[in-house]
Amino acid sequence: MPGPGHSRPSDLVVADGELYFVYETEDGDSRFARSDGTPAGTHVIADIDPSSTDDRIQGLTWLPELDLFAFVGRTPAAGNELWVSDGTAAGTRMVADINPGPDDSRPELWLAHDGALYFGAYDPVHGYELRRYTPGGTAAELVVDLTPGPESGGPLAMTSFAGQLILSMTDDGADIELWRSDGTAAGTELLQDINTRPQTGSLPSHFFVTGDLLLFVADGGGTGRELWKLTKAAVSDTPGDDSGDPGDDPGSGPGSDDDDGGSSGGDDSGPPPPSGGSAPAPSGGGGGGAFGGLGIAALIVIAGTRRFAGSKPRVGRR
Ligand SMILES: [Ca+2]
Ligand SMILES: [Ca+2]
Ligand SMILES: [Ca+2]
Repeated sequence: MPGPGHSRPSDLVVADGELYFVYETEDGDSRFARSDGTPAGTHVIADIDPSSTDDRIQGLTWLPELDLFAFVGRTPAAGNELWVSDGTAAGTRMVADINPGPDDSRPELWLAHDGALYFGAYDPVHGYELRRYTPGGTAAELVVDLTPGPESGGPLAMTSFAGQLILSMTDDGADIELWRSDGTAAGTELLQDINTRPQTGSLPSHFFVTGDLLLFVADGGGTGRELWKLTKAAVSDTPGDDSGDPGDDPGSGPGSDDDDGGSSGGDDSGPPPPSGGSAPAPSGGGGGGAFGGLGIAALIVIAGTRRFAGSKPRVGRR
C-alpha cells in the first residue's frame, strides 16, 4: 500500500519458492497475495468477497502433500468457513458452508493425511466433529459424528501417525481420550481410556511425532498432566484385543532424537513437549504394562508440566 497507511501483511507462507501472504487494503478489506520479493512480482490473488470490506482471511496454511492452501475465510453471507486455494483466483473458493448461513463453523486443526484434508468444524446438527475435504471434491464430508447429535465429539488435537489419524476425541461429549481413525466412521476406535474415571477425559494434547514414537501430554488421573508415548505397534494393534499385545518399548526415551523427522504437518496445534538440553531421563522402566499393554506408557514426570493443567481445552461449542 503506498503512503503512510499500514497494509499489515500477515500469514506469511512460502510455497514452491514464492511468498504467499494476506494483507489489508486501505479500507480494511483482506487480500490473498503472492510475491517473488520484488514490487513488480507482487500480485493480488483474491478478494474472497469483492462485494464487502468485512471479509477476512485467517490462518493461511500451505499443505504441500495436497498442493493446496487452506484458510479460514469469513464473509458476511457465510461466516467463518473453510476455504482452499491452488494459488490462483479461479482456484480460491469456500469448500462448503458447513454451518449454513452467516453462522460460523470455525474450522480448526487442518491436517493433510492420506490424500485428504482433515479438520474439525461445527454445525448445529452434529456439533464440532471430524470432517474431510478431498481435493477435487466439491464438499466437506462428516467423517464421524462421534458424540451423536448436536453435542461435540472433537477433535481437540490430531496428528497422522502409523498410517492412521490419532485424535483427542470423545463419544459421550465429556470423556476426551485417545482415538484412532482410518477415515471412516466404522474405523474410528478408542485406542485407550487413559483416565478411567467416569466422565473424565485424559485430554490428550500436544501430539509430537519423533521417529517411531508419538509423544503427547495427557492426564492419567491422579498424576496430573504428564508426557506419554504411543508406539506404532500399538496403533496397528486392535483395541481390546488382549492376545496381540506388542511389547512396550521402554528403551526409546525422549531426548535421544529431538528432530522433527517424522512429523507430518499437524504440529500447529501446540508446542512440542519440552526437549533439548533440559530433557529429563525416563523414570526407570516403570512405564510399561500398567496401561493395558498397548504400548502407551506413562513416560516421565517432568517439572513444569503443571502449566498445562490449568488450561481446559474446549471441544467446539457446547
Ligand atoms: Ca472484500
Ligand atoms: Ca456459515
Ligand atoms: Ca456430535
